[in-house]
Amino acid sequence: MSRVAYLGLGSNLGNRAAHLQRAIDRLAAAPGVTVVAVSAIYETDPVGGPEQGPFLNAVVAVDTDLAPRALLTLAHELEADAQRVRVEHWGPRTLDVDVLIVGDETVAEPDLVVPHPRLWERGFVLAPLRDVAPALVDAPAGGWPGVRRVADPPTVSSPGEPS
Ligand code: GSY
Repeated sequence: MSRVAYLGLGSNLGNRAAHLQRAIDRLAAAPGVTVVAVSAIYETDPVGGPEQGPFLNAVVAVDTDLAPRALLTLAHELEADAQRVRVEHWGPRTLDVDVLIVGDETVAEPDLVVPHPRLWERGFVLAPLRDVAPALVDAPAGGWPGVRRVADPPTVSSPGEPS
């Protein structure tokens, strides 16, 4: 049975906007996944890790019957497609895809925790999540520090349309 899942996208290496757009297009083309909403694009100060450049972040809402584990596999495929190389833990990356929420399902496994355990403390997730799921997130007065809306939601290509 399908339900809505939320995936967080982040990039701070190379053509950041292009990495997010390609990930969204590939999500839209993935079997078993329908993109139902995409947030605006936010430029965000890096949280954690070494000194590194700012991220672009977005959240995508998908209607899917894929299990959380299958969504994680898809997330890793999107990261590999962006030629992400894991050089430095929490360091700069072409693309990061996090499984944030999958309906009301919970998972607690070593490599997969759903809902994402740091979701509610990260402005770079909460600001875009609020765009696509306003009932889930209250906005603090003045917004989230270090989080700037920089672009309207990217367009989503129809399945089968060349990207
Ligand atoms: O967990 C996502 C990767 N990531 C990010 C991110 O996407 N945005 C910001 N602003 N900081 C981050 N630190 C990590 S790790």
